[in-house]
Amino acid sequence: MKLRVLTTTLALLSAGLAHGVLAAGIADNIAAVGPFIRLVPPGASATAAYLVLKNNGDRDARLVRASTPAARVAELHEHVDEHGVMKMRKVDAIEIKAHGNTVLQPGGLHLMLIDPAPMQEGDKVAITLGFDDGSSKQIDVPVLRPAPASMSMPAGPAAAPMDHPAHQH
Ligand SMILES: [Cu+2]
Repeated sequence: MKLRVLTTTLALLSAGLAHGVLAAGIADNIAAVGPFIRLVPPGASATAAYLVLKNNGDRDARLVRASTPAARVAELHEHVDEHGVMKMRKVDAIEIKAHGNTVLQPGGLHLMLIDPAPMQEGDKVAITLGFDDGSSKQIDVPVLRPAPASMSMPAGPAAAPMDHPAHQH
């Protein structure tokens, strides 16, 4: 009886391991380098997370989802120059080439966190990144106060909400 239980356990274990190997996906090849969330005042309608996504794999990767308990919605966004006006818009995916890097930074690609929970400088926020093969990875992202005179930040008070048509509700 005991032996049978053990055998069953071993069978389940090896099935689990085999499944684990099969389930290993793109997320395992992706490293999140230098992630941070821009600190915004409580009640701000949105903030953004930035990081460098590094793909150590042989396949191109596509980030297709982001989620976090610290915001109602997380979206993948890019900045586009529309007739001289920088605007943000949602994108379906952010590609990271095989053995390449994709930079998410102020003024470019970013993770938009809409209706964020109140955050303080130094908080760590869990963000889950989902890829097009269904794999995902959770990262811990510190909340940082934006540098007052960063070259890539738009000028103006740090507390100003980002210009974003979708967030006007
Ligand atoms: Cu945005």
